[in-house]
Amino acid sequence: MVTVTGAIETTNRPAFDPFADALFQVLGVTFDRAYAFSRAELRTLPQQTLEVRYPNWPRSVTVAGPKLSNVLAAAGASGQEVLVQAVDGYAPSFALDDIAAFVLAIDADGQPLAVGGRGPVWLVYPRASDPVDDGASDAGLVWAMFHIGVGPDAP
Ligand SMILES: Nc1nc2c(c(=O)[nH]1)N[C@H]1C(S)=C(S)[C@@H](COP(=O)(O)O)O[C@H]1N2
Ligand SMILES: [Mo]
Repeated sequence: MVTVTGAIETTNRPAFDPFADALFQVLGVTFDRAYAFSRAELRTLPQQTLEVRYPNWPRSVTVAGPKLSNVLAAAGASGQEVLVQAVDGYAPSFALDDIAAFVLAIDADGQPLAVGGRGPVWLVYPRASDPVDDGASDAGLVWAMFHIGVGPDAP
């Protein structure tokens, strides 16, 4: 459901394969080291619940999933920066120092997040629930994300 690549200690799958990794290929991303998290594995990590709202949304959404920091730790990530990439190519980067409260939501309002909606994974950032938030948090609401690149510089 989400693949962590780059500066990680633990891998559970082979390096980039241009045939098998079709979405990575289309988005121009390659990698040597990768750990692919299944939904079941994301579920085994402690789950956080957050109510998220944003000015242009019709309602708030209550999401749940593991903390980004715990997912990174499970893969043995080390570095300064993470790139969070979505299926539409949207791919903001964050300093590791800034992501302590980020959650990788896999459920919304009690239902699994779906591909075609905001799933399979939706990065949520608690500051998004502040209606007078600055623009900096927009990037912390990456829907349809599938890839986290870890690096000392932009992965
Ligand atoms: N995959 C993806 N996630 C995204 C975006 C996007 O274009 N693609 N837009 C971002 C922006 S600019 C904002 S303001 C927030 C909230 O926008 P929304 O109305 O699309 O949820 O989502 C963010 N997440
Ligand atoms: Mo935005």
